[in-house]
Amino acid sequence: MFSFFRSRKRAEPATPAAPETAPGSAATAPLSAPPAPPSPAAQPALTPEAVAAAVAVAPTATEAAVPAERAGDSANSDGKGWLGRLRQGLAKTRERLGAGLGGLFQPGSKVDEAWFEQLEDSLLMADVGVQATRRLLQGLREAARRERIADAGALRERLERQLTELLQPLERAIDLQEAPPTVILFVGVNGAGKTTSIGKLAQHLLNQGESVVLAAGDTFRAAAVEQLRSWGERNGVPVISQAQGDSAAVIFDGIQSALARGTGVLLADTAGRLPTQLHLMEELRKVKRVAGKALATAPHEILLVLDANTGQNALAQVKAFDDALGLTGLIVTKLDGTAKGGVLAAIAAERPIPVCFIGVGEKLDDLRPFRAADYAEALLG
Ligand SMILES: Nc1nc2c(ncn2[C@@H]2O[C@H](COP(=O)(O)OP(=O)(O)O)[C@@H](O)[C@H]2O)c(=O)[nH]1
Ligand SMILES: [Mg+2]
Repeated sequence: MFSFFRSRKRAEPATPAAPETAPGSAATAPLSAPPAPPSPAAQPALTPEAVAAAVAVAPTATEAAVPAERAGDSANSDGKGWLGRLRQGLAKTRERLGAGLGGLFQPGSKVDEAWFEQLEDSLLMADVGVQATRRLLQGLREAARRERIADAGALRERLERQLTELLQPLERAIDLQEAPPTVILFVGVNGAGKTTSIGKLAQHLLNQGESVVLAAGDTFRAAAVEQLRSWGERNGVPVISQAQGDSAAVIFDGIQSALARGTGVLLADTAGRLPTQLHLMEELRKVKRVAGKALATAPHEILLVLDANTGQNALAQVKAFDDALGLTGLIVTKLDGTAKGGVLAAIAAERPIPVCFIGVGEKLDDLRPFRAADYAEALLG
């Protein structure tokens, strides 16, 4: 049994910041006093405008509302262990590495300068990046020298260990706030997997006994709101949206709604954007500011969702979004479809933002917490 989030003991809901300080929000819910702790009977004290703005698709989910089969998140729920699925998901990257490494790690291969050069090429081909490749090679050369390893076969395990050490600092669980809600903002380019990741995480949180509300902050396309709404329906959780209004206003409403209901976690979607679209990056900064006006400590997490297929461009995205917003974590999706899984090493070497989750397929179980040792083993083991 794995856990996606580190739970906290329940505390009183957080005291909201003064709502009147928030610009551009339609919601004016009377939240000057902290709302009552969550109770199935508790009705949120929302004004008619706020109620009209909020699309409560279904009652707030309780554990009882979660079908039993959804709770099957053990490593073997589909008869194949997580490591097996991770290996399968990373097969393309492993093949690309293997095409170069296959001969390299044959027992008996001679470890000389040409050998190290070939290894360097293979790592670069799998998008490990220049700096990470240099670090891995340096460690490997030292190990070979220090321990007088002349046999290439023995170096495979050393490389796996080096890669694990490089990736280890990226491991991180998300801490849920003692005072709900924990506000998590999802950002990234179009098609990276923001909305599907929100849907999957909502299910995992419900399985953990958390309550969840979704905010449809992708206000650019009606279809995006619909997509989130259908995830909300499937999970039986409320989805906050507005017929008109910007992302910041929707998320402000979402936070107020979560405060009023005593909901544990707010997952907030945003529209996809390129970091080069400066006005759109500015809009995200506004979302962040306005969230802080609804709840002083929010957003607690800003997660960049990355499509692993973008390879080295993923690193550029990490740097740009981090510079603009101060990222707290990454979700790396679609590792199953790419030969560029080495990019996590590049991120570790150049901008080590923690990888909270990785996606190796479209199924619910295919989004998992990141474990450096498993990842290195799946690539090299
Ligand atoms: N193969 C695969 N597909 C994924 C993964 N994560 C998301 N997707 C797909 O990527 C597509 C775009 O996802 P979406 O959440 O709409 O992206 P958004 O624009 O960032 O919100 C959808 O078809 C998802 O099913 C993954 O880990 N593996
Ligand atoms: Mg989306």
